[in-house]
Amino acid sequence: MIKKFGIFILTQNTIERKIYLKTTLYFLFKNYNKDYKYPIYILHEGDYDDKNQQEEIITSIRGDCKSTINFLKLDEEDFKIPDHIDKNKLGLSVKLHPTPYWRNERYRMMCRWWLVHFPKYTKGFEYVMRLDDDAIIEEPINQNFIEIMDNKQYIYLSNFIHIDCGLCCYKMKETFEKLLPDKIDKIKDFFIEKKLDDNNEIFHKFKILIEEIEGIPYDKKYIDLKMPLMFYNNFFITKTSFWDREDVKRIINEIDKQGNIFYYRYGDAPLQSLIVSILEKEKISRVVFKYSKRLQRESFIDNDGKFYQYMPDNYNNTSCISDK
Ligand SMILES: Nc1nc2c(ncn2[C@@H]2O[C@H](COP(=O)(O)OP(=O)(O)OP(=O)(O)O)[C@@H](O)[C@H]2O)c(=O)[nH]1
Ligand SMILES: [Mg+2]
Repeated sequence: MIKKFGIFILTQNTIERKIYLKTTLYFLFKNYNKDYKYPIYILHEGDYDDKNQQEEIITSIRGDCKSTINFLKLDEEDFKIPDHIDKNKLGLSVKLHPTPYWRNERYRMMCRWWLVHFPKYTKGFEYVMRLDDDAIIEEPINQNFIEIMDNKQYIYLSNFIHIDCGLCCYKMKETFEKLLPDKIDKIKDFFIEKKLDDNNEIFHKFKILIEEIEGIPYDKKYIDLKMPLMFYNNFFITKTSFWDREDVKRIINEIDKQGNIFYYRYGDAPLQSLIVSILEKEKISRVVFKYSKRLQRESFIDNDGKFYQYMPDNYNNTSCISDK
């Protein structure tokens, strides 16, 4: 029997993440799932195999909501750097870190996981929700997501819109143009263009990176940045059959083979947003309720221990650009 809906949370059993997970679950039930009791799948790499560790999470949930919690161990291969990735280029990319939020190998594996591996775990469900272990639902949700999806035949529901970093999405526009040449006109609607010139110190770091990744000299005095519009996808709902379409699987496979998830740190959020927006713009929608991801609540600490703020500058706004 096909299950209509499941909520999926990918996590790691570390002290920090465990506290996030419990808090996220608390607000997920308080503001939404206490009314529906949809099954929740906590996906892990084997570090929640221990029944005692599972108990710690389950006993933090109230009453009969406890029975909604399931733990699911991922395949061993999911969190490995694939063989086709050039380890030297990857190592250099991580070392150069042209921006503070350039992150590490694991972060890239996580981004790849959501695109390449997540659909394996959603077979048998009609719709699934992703909620990250650090995404807090801040107010009661009075919308029935399944009804919305069913009534309008949507394939994707999200909340915040954001403009992603042009460096982390270097050549993403060209990638989509090459993969979908008959959609070039549509693709341009989802990117905002800006030039990074050689007065900017990031230019020089990024030029080295481009030369290493592409294997040819870079002689322009500027870098064309094409920043995609994207949905924050630490919360989203999707119809699983969309991700099983041959054209969608081909796009994901080609992007994966190209390797830029690892070299330029392409995020799963812009990639996923572009795929649904370019292919099925009319079948995506937004459900607006207050929720926050970690970096809207906390500062970001880079590898050198330096603090950065990537949050709205007051407590009324929930996103850096717009919640409309
Ligand atoms: N199992 C596993 N889960 C991970 C790993 N990295 C991230 N995750 C989970 O994937 C989700 C997204 O990861 P985050 O690190 O929050 O990524 P992000 O939201 O882009 O980054 P922040 O803005 O720093 O929160 C969270 O639920 C994490 O717990 C990993 O290496 N292994
Ligand atoms: Mg996060």
